Amino acid sequence: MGILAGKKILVVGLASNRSIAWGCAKALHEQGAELVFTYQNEKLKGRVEDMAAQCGSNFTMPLDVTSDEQMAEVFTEIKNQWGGLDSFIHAVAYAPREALEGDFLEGISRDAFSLSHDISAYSYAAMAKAARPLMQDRNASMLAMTYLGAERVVPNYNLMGAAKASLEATTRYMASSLGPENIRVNAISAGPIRTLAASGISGFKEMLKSFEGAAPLRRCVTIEEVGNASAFLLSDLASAITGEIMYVDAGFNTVGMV
Ligand code: 0WE
Repeated sequence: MGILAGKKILVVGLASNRSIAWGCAKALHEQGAELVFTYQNEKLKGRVEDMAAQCGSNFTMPLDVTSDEQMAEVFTEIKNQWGGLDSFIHAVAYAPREALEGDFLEGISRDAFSLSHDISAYSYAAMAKAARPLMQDRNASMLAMTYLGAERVVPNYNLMGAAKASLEATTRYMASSLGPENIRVNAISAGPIRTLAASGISGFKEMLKSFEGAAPLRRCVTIEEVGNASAFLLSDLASAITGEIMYVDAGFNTVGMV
């Protein structure tokens, strides 16, 4: 029996077989969870359906996290199909390209700031708000993905750093808000991984190389490793862990000089 046997879990942020959401989905499935997936748009629908099937699921729904209407529909449908929800994974982030390179202030604008925080941070709270009534009396928990650039300056991470800082603070305040209802709220701070989202970032390959040189384990992390940590945090094995930002980064964050 897996550590998530009988748990019903929503996975948001699946875009390709390199997505962190895919590493999570595989691990949650291996540990016995029942899964529902969302896809951002019609272009991704078929691919997400195929990957859902590989996890024994035929339950998928459209969700653009900037749409209040779709957000409401997802949780209404989960209520109808499942009657409740044990957990969800939020693996969604976006900042406009010009705000992810070069000078921080040159790339920033009111619109970019607003959109990046809306998609990357507010949406975690929006999901929590909608999921709350479905999560009562079941040792529920939720999990988001963050990155060290929230706490330290990482060249070019720029606006995403501010959005991830907001996501991390949101994690702690939500843990305080939902703790009395025995709902846990955490985030994983993963090392850099070559995903679809990362493929467009110039110099990413070089970043991975320098990460490998500095990290105590002398290597990068995989989506499967992030997935296994997510399975633990959503399981009852983590029943006293909330408001936590857990590093899954081969130890990189602990190093002060190379
Ligand atoms: O959070 C991220 C990146 C998420 C992301 C990626 C893109 C690329 C395409 C958000 N928005 C966009 N917008 C696009 O137009 N990471 C943790 C990966 C990442 O991205 C970086 C990194 C790392 C690490 C960007 C610059 C420097 C380091």
